[in-house]
Amino acid sequence: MRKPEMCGRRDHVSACPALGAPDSVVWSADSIAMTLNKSLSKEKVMIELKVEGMTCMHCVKAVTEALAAVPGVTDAPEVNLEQGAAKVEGSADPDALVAAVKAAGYAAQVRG
Ligand SMILES: [Cu+2]
Repeated sequence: MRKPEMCGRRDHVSACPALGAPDSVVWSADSIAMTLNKSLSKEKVMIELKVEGMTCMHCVKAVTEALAAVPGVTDAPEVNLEQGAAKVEGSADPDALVAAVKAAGYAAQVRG
């Protein structure tokens, strides 16, 4: 069996359908997308929060730091002042994220 080319996405190497697939198998775009989505959702979960009360960049910084300090948050949180929104990646407990934002002095709720 010929060794397949790597897909080029290092974070997907272990889950890449091109690796270890028999030469005779032709992967459809759908099956690849499904496999990638599955592996992504397993590793990382995106949690979106609605944050109320932010009025300036200091608020954004305070909320960002509060979210980053929650256990399970893997990447730097994205906090949007204009939209009153925050995005967090990782395996953090949504309730803990809301509690952290509230502790920083802002109203927060998980976006469904
Ligand atoms: Cu502020």
